[in-house]
Amino acid sequence: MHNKKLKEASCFGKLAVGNVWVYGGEEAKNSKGVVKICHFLGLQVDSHEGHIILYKSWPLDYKIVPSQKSRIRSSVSEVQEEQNQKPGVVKRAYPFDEIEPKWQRYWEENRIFRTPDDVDTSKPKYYVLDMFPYPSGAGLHGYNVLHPMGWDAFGLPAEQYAIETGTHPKLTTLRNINRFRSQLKSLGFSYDWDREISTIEPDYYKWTQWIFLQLLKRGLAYQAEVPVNWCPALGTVLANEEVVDGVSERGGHPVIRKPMRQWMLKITAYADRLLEDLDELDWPESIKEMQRNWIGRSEGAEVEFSVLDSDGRETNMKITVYTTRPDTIFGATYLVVAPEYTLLSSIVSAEQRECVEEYQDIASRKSDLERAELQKEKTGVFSGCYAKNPTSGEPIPIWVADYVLGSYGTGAIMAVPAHDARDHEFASKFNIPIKWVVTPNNGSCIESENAYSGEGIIINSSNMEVGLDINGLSSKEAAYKVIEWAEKTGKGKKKVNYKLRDWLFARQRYWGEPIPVIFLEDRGESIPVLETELPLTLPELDDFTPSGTGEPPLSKAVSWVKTIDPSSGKPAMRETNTMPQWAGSCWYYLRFMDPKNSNALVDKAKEKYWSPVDVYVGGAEHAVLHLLYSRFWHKVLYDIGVVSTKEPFKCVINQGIILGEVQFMAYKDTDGNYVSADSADELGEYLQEIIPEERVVKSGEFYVLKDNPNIRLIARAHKMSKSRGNVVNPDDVVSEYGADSLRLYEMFMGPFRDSKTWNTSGIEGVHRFLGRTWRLIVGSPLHHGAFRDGTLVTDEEPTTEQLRALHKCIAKVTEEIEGTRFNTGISAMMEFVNAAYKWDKHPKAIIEAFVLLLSPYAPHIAEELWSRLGHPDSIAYEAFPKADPMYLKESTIVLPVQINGKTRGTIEVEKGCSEEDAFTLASKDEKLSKYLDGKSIKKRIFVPGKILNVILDRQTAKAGSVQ
Ligand code: ANZ
Repeated sequence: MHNKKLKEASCFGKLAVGNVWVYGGEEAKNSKGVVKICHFLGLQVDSHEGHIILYKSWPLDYKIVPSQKSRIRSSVSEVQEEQNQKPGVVKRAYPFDEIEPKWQRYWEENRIFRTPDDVDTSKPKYYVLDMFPYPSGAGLHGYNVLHPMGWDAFGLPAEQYAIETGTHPKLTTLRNINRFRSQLKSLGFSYDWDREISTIEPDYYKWTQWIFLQLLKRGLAYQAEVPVNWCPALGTVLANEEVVDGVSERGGHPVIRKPMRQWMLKITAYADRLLEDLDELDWPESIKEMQRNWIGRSEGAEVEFSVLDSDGRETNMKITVYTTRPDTIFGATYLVVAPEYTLLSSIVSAEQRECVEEYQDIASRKSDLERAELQKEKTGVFSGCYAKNPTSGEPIPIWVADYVLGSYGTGAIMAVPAHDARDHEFASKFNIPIKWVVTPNNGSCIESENAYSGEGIIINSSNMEVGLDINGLSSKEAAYKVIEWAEKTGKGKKKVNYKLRDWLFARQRYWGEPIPVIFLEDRGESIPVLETELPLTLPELDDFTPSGTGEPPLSKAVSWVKTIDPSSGKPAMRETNTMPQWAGSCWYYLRFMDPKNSNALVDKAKEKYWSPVDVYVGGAEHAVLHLLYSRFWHKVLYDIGVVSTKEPFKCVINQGIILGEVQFMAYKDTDGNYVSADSADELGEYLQEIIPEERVVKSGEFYVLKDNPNIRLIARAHKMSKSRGNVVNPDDVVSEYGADSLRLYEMFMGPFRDSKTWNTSGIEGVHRFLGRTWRLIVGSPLHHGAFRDGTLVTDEEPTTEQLRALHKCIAKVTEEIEGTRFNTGISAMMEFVNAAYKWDKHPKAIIEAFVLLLSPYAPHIAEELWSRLGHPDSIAYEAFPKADPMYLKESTIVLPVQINGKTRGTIEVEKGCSEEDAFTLASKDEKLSKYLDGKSIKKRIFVPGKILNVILDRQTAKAGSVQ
């Protein structure tokens, strides 16, 4: 098969195959010095009787092409494409399974991503805190980068598992941590593992407890009777997530709300600051808005309504309502108190008592969320008692209804059915009068079917007996005047309210931080544990089951519970409630700055240098609780001088969730016939069937059954969940394609912040790209499947074209990193590799810069290539390449070329190119030359930058074979 004409390569990279010299090839000689295997542009080639053999896969799968330069080029591209698409070759497009573990070991042994304890603080810093890969190497050269990882390890699932299996939560948790850690390491994230922390370690929770003591000292931690989810059958308090539709998730037993002593944190004292400081943060607007709504500041008034006795006379009893619309007060035709309103039992009439109590009982089983649902039909009972509207002087009934919450405002409202939708619905149902007191500004359309809840001009609102007339005023002016009147007459005052509630901080659980408080046995008074006694460690327990009395499981650790008050020497009991899981995660970002400090939560100088976190990457599900709780604690720590910034996280980025693979669903009627998804109105009545992908084809915009295109299907991606069976396990993906492919794919799927749909063929695509990159730089596998050492790069100066391609790619990748659109940056790298395949030579300077660009995305392959390019040190410390604007200017244009007025092709020319140069280029062009060769030219029409039209002499044109 070997061609005798095969010449020896005269220099590296230039190779004669058959009678053609090709560049960018390489050779391998057998023991007799005969050239056996040659590579051309990463493809294995051979020659035979004036033909070139291009191997798709050596030795059996090949293509023979005549040895003409142009044919070889196009055939090489074709074979490479086929090679990329061939199943079987797809997997392991390059030896990732050797490269990845090698570099993971190297990073670990050399602590490549470690942030030294004593950094040079004259340099700028960048603190990246995340739960997700973030290419922190990019654009950060010259910075000290802190990129840590730790574990929020207390919590309910481990405890539930302990109750079911008897396995100690610590064991379960440590097992999970180990698994997580090795998973993260196998993905090659650049975490500084020297700073790993875990919230369950006493060295860590010592400081969680210390913060609690500071809160206690400042009156920000207090005890209160608060309703909890109590399940009498299980004898335990349940977390909200353990209660489903009013019954326990386990066992389905009824759950009631029962008041119990709890620790509360006074986050409401920080409500205004939590709200105001949001403005300065570089966070997604949607999260800021959710926090604003959660804090729910509203401005209004508290107004007193006197309760009337059965003869209609005013009593001393008052009901204070909270309203945001004092302008509507003349329209208040009834009052509503929440079922748990404390004064209720003293106002309810004898006749109504029984039905009110029954109503209270039912309401006690509903959560606030259920009660506040707008769509729910309103329920309520009459209290049998009346109050006086202080403005109109009219008696109005007092009702009890669960749409008013005991925990908001004063737990009582003045109901204005004309102007509030809930009140309107309620009044219509119970035949309570509706009085219209606001008209829209144009004065039209009142007394409609629905409430008019907008602002407007006040009507029907004057009573000179009480000295109040607001008719004709705007809502704003009227509200102001009513508040002024109420303050003057002592009937009310201006009031700001927050939806934000104090934070219920106690859990009746074992697996949490013990609350460092003791109670004197005789007086029940609470005394903080001394700071010097911290950490107060969690005692070992073998039995985690609930006590049955509502007492937390820790009460079973009798010898731990019994203690002595060190100051009085009196016997005391330890608090047996523990902290919620939120506690440990409230301040962990501070500990990462100084994880081993045993004297302070964080060293002042280190905190000052590293604070605040520059980018915090996490899921949008943490929009309120975690992000609000940590902001609260941070502000308290700021007030007591522990931290130097008002806010913990300068910038927050939410990564989008990744949905499972698209599933196709067909509808079937009861006889088992398919029904097209577009033809039936009430598809809800049909059965659904999941259709495997092989049976689906795309028809226009829609998906249909392959064997019956009339049946349209529903295509939908769902959140990954065990129950749906659409979970993609990263371990499997890593073993099949490698961590670099997984990382790259996750970023390639779409903009970082958007939700995306997993697609297994998509990962094959990026894997092929890495394979192509590998072959471009290292070459194709040798005949025994292994790869050559080193690379194919050459030492030549790069050409302008190559520099342009590179710098365009650098500019795009850099810009897209800044906008967290990694996907389009990756596309730019793909384009670069495609362009580079067309080059004869691959200068080292160009390839090195490209490998640097790739390194944050696919760090393993990048390290390997970097080391093959002759660098002894890790690529992690290299500067990210910078785009040189000189190469970004588009200096060439594509010029259409016409022959006799017909466009026959295009040429690429310099912008200011002359007519002569354009014509020379056109006549050399492969496609155009056949129209021009041997013809005489009659005329040339050249519009610079627009067109070149060549008019041929008729005679010779006719004589030619083309036209
Ligand atoms: C009279 C009125 C007239 C109201 C009107 C609204 C419109 P925000 O903005 O959320 O603070 N409210 C007060 N306390 C309540 C409670 N515990 N449970 C349920 N609703 C309560 O809303 C304040 C308004 O919600 C208050 O203003 C009150 O109804 C109601 F045309 O008073 B309003």
